[in-house]
Amino acid sequence: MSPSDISIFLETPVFATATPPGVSALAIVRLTGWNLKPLLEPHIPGISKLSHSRARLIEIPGIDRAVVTWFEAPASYTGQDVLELSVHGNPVIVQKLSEFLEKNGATAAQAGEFSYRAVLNGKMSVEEAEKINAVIMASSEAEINLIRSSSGINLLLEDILGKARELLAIMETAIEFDEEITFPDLETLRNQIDFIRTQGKITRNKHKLPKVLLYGPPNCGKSTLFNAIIGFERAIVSDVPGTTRDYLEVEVTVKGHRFVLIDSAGVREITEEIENAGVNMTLSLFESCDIILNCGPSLDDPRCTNLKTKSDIERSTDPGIINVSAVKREGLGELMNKIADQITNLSSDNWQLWVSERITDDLENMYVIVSDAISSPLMEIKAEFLGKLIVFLEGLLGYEDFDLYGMIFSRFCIGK
Ligand SMILES: Nc1nc2c(ncn2[C@@H]2O[C@H](COP(=O)(O)OP(=O)(O)OP(=O)(O)O)[C@@H](O)[C@H]2O)c(=O)[nH]1
Ligand SMILES: [Mg+2]
Repeated sequence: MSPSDISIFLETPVFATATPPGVSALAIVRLTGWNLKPLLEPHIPGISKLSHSRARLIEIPGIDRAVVTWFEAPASYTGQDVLELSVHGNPVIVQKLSEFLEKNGATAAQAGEFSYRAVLNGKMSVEEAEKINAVIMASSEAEINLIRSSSGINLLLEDILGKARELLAIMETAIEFDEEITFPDLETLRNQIDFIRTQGKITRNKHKLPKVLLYGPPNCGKSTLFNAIIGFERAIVSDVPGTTRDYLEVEVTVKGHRFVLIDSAGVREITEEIENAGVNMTLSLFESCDIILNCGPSLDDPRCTNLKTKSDIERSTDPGIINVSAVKREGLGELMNKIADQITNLSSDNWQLWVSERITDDLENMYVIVSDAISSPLMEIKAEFLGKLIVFLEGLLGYEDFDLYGMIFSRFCIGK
């Protein structure tokens, strides 16, 4: 965007609900723009008396009493005035408030627009904004910690760019003066790219929520245990074997670990078509899941935790088996600890650096370009590939040339 486009873009105040949709104790609607006080005072009397970073209870006529917090430009998240309206968390109230703001000159924000405005107003760099969003989207405590501790990837990429430029200069001199020189060391350059690229792949992998499967024969209590872990009655439970057919997934957080818990059809030899389709789904889930909570006969698979369900009726004496009774709520604590341990073990790879999803594919391209340079026998061709790498890196580091919003901010949350 040109500077005049930016200023036109920033002129319109925007708002978004910063809390998740649905019923909740409170809902927060954020509004940002220039000169919000004169804009809103006629409609919300008292707004103009707010002082910076202070909250006050204010009546929004016909809508709700809200706790309103005021952040005055430029000392706000976006660099513009920011108003946070905390209302009762009823979707009807939130919708009325949104309509009210729209009627009075604001428009609904796009995903990531608050952060985008913060970058345009010089409050933070693109990388900082990406990190904030990454923290919000992170799948685990380990990921949050790594995002916070990883110093900018840009520094590493700039270093690679600097080295590539140096090497290209040496090559061009050699070509021009037809000098006999040894081929410059492109391997070190490739190793540097390879490190970030590998870390990008690990980051991508770790970002996916681990899948934890409840597995076993029909009627062994998988669905009852599923409901007990998620804390509400999601799955149908009955004493008829073959109750669960389609599998069910619910996202759960246990001891700081987020994962997807899956309840599946009980596995048995069956000719009935629909149940058989469910069993086939379970068998393919068994292959793809990261952790298996096995409620049937013990299995020797490192992904498996072997359980004895319905332990109120009969217990296992095998120390390698966890006794669980979903009905009596026994053994659930031990099971949760075990799941948390297994998830921790999944993340113990050599994960040293958090790399944005946005550049993971670019790193793969860079790796291929340098590999092509290395395998080319002629200096001229090596130089050509290196030139290509430099242009690629310049594009990646010089955000001006690409659609900043489309490439980065559109992936953010609404309201951030
Ligand atoms: N005593 C006792 N009964 C249980 C326990 N867990 C489940 N049951 C009973 O066992 C029966 C089967 O439970 P489900 O949870 O439907 O079993 P399932 O493994 O999901 O069965 P399918 O969906 O058919 O594969 C129901 O009658 C439950 O009430 C438990 O911990 N103790
Ligand atoms: Mg079931």
